[in-house]
Amino acid sequence: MNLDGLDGFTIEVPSWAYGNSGTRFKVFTRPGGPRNPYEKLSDAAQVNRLTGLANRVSLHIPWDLVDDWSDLKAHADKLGVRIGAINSNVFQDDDYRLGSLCNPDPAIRRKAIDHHLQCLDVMRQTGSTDLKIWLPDGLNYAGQDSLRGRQERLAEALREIYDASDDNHRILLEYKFFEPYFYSTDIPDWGTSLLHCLALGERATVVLDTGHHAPGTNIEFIVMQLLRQGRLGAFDFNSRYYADDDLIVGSADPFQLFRIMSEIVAADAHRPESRVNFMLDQCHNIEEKIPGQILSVLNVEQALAKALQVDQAALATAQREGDVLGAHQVLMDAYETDVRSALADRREARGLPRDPVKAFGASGYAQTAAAERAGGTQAGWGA
Ligand code: LRH
Ligand code: MN
Repeated sequence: MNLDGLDGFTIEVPSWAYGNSGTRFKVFTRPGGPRNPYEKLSDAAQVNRLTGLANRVSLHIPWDLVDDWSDLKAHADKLGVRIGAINSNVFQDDDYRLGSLCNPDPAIRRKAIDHHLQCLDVMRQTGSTDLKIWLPDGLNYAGQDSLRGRQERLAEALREIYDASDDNHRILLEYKFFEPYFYSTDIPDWGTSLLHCLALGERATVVLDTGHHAPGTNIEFIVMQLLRQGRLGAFDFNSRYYADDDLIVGSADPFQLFRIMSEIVAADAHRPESRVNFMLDQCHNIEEKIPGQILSVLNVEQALAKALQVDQAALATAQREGDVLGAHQVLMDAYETDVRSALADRREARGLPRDPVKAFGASGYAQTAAAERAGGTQAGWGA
């Protein structure tokens, strides 16, 4: 089985997946949860130690604010991980009730722009190159504000942020079809994000969060189209049954994940030089967080390994000849290929455990963390 295509493939994990999270009904806490960005990085580094796949950790501002960025960077270096994308946060402040960059009030827009300029400074100190922007901005009632006016304000604000960024920086602009507002969202779909990115410049790219589409959306088509434009900057991988459930990627719809990775392989975008940032964006509300993250990166790797089994020549021939079922079968043969033992062999050959989830359980890391982290306030959404 050819797994060479996995060489150099890495996945970025989110700091917030290790802290407490939940729904509007309940945020469950567990003993041993991280209390600060240092402990979040330590937990995230366990995923890389056991899979060799997750050498970057995304941070979220202000959730991960620290006094000394070079000290946090040194901590990350010691753990063998790098600080990845910096995520802005304009979704937890009363001032942003009517929007952030799209707000009708110029003073509020100023505040939101300044927050993004602060994130650019954090990037300069952490060595990060990706600024990830997800805006909650939207409306709940028709007529509440000018849909066009909000787009003009958004374009103007993004322009200032883009122009303030450095040549080695990228803007990753994320879209989401609804929530936290329900009548309209100012960046609801890939088209709107792409239009703003094209207006900004080469360093502006689209983030595709797999949980941010209307049910039934053919996500791999969007992947193909953004790759055609050279504007697929990153994925926020997770899975869902209904809305933005942020569940373990591949757990709800492994075939969809395979179809997405098949479009990635067809465009050779799994190679590091594509600069597509494969990230997770998940919350482990009830399951253990580190094992949940380990399983998540293994699910993405498995989907890629299956996609690498697609007989591209046979597929092209069947497609050219209009052999409908023949072409479909070529893809299904790859999907039905059991790559798990080959991946375990590959890990073993690299000095990694065949079963990283089991190895984590046997490491005693969770028990040690629970003992060491008795006092203090656990980190979590909003904490
Ligand atoms: C918004 C989102 C965004 C992050 C947040 C944690 O739903 O997907 O990517 O800022 O989750
Ligand atoms: Mn996301």
